[in-house]
Amino acid sequence: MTTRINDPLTDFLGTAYDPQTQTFDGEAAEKEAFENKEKLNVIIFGATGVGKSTLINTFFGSEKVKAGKGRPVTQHLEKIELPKNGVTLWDTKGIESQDYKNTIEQLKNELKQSFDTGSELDDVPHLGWLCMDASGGRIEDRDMELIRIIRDYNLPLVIVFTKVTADEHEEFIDIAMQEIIAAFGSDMAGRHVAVNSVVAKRRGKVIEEVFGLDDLLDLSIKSIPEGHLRARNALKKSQNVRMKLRLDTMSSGARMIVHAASVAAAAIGASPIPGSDAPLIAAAQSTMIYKINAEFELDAQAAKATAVISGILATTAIASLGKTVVSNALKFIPVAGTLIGGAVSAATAMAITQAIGHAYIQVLVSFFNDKSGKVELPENALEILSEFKKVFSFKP
Ligand SMILES: Nc1nc2c(ncn2[C@@H]2O[C@H](COP(=O)(O)OP(=O)(O)O)[C@@H](O)[C@H]2O)c(=O)[nH]1
Ligand SMILES: [Mg+2]
Repeated sequence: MTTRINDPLTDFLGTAYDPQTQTFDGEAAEKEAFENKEKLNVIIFGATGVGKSTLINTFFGSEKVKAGKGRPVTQHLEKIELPKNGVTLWDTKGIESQDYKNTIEQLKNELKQSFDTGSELDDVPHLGWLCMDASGGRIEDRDMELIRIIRDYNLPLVIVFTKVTADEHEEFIDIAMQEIIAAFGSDMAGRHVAVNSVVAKRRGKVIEEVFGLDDLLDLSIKSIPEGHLRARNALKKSQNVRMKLRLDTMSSGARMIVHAASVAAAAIGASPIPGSDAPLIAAAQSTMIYKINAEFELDAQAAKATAVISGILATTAIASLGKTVVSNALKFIPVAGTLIGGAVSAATAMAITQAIGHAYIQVLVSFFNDKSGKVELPENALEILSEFKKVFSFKP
């Protein structure tokens, strides 16, 4: 059997489509879509009790952090993975002990390992947050030592003063920053933010609001170098501070996926080898939908997402080609069994794929809740489908 795979298509489909058997594995496509998301790795330094966990919860959304349970990797590093949004957090542990010099030596070795084993840009640490308790009233030697280490690795650093709830805490920050600038130079100026990550109430009245997380986000984005654009995007998408930025970054990521999918579909259409194009185009379109879902943190484990995908592809296939090209069981589409015959032109393949992709993005955006920062799909998959039909337009 002749394979009709061109490069843009192979790249786009990954391993979910097997050209030998002409089968498309939706589960594999979904898994790969999440694995290939843009990645962000943050190392969070600071003694126990300064507020690292609390900060992570508020910044990334507590539910996510709970879902990605911390796993001790070494004595002083705990890895917290948020697989849905491509984030890995390294939480430092135990650096407050009396014997901190020895501890820091160990931490240094552990860090060296995490830098050395990162072979791809996605794997290396991208950002360091050094958390210091501003209500503690003094800067510790170990904090200065940690700054030195972070600088030695050229890791972009943001100093996070936590628990800032009173004027004297701000005064402490000024003094601490003077000391840091005196020790490390003027490039440390402006490298810090002040936050309070906990709402404090008294007799039911809020006396302390959460603040400073937007500053932390902005400075973190700025600190990640241009060369780590993927990490920057992952940060914008994963944070729970500026919902509009989150949605906009997800949407533009999804539009790039549509572009790649339509190029892949065009390659199928342009292929001179005779045979049926539709099954391959359907595989490209399914992959596109899975990747868009991953971009919006929707895992299609939920049956409704799968139903929506088959529904969309069936609808659009009918609209464009006059036949259904995918079976209802999306888990394992027997592509060879759904041959509808005939070639599709490159232009048609591209246009229909773009139309599906952009309509689907529009649907997801319409279900985005800017309070929770999530796409909240209605229980009934038909509602989603009818929304899709409203915005989908394609004239062959
Ligand atoms: N008021 C206030 N309390 C905080 C803040 N961050 C953490 N805490 C409290 O400090 C304690 C230790 O916080 P935790 O996040 O567990 O510290 P970790 O050991 O660094 O992870 C908890 O009781 C938190 O509620 C903050 O920004 N403001
Ligand atoms: Mg903690």
